[in-house]
Amino acid sequence: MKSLTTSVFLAVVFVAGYIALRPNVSEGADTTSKYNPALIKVAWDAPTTNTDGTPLTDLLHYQLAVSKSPENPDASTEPVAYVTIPCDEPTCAFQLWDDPGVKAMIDDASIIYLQVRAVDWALNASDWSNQLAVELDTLGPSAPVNIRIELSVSVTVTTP
Ligand SMILES: [Ca+2]
Repeated sequence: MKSLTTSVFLAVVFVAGYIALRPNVSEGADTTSKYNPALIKVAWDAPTTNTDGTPLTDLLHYQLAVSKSPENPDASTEPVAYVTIPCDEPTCAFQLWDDPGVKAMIDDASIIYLQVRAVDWALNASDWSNQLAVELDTLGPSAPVNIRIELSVSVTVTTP
């Protein structure tokens, strides 16, 4: 009985962990668990304070980093596409394909890693946000088969 209780507990922990950690992309989900890269819109919540707790009043823009590697963007050995995004709202969002550099990077990727940071008017950058791993749908359908003519209309031309 004890091992059953332990198993149930572990299952609950696993499911809760999966729900907590699964990619949270605001839009763009297709019918599978992967995302259509053309539809991915990533969103984040704005900071309201500086690192010392004082109110943030000099936010300039955000910097979004898109990479095919989970490494920290500042130290990545893989190419990183950076996008500067102005936004004054409590919640900001960006459609990935709106940036040509990001679009080129996403084109042949099966998984991408996203992080964002805030930059103030003095160009001080915040730490990077949490990292979001997004699996892209790169699996196409099989080819149709047996292409054929279903309706046949024959035309007879009679010469008088
Ligand atoms: Ca500042």
